[in-house]
Amino acid sequence: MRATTFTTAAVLALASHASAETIKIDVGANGLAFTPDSVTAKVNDILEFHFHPINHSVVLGDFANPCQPAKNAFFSGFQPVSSGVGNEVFQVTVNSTDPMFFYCSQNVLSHCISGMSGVVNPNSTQTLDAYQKAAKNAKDASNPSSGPVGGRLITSGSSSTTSAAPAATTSCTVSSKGSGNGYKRSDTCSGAGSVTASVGIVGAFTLGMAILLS
Ligand SMILES: [Cu+2]
Repeated sequence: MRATTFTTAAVLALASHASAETIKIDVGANGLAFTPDSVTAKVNDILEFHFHPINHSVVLGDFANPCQPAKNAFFSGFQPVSSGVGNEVFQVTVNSTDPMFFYCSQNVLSHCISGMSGVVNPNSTQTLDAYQKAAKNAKDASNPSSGPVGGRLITSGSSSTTSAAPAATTSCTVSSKGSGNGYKRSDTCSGAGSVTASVGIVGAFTLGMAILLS
């Protein structure tokens, strides 16, 4: 019996450890939007933001003040991406199951005011629909004075092996990244490109080099 009790406890411990999930959220993959824009998360789950062209950010907001940072907000910094998906992702560990609203603070084309926001664990009164409606009347978005803060900006280990079909890809000219919005009105995007192929080649090349060097 003692052994059985121990085994059950061990399995439960493993199960609770293994249940922390990484939740992938694309930023700007489908226009001025987060995809998905509503997720359910547990404490210790990780929100992982993947950035697409042209230049987006993610900031923790609060329901009462759309497009403005919450106290001690996380902020990815602006993440200019010229094509495909950026090779850096921003990870935030969830530390509460209360509703969390997040938005993009890019003011060129008014991303947040236009509805570029999302929610973790909405409830019956704090809904994304209500947040986005209120955001239409918000003043320009703002963000913490520097970023990244409140999360980890890391190189994605999976960007070259993703099997998800990319949206129509665009090629863009962007200015530098940083805590300013780093975005000029002259930034341009054009056409669909073969980003999937080039990412695949880079991945194969990297793998080849790793083998050569090992
Ligand atoms: Cu944006």
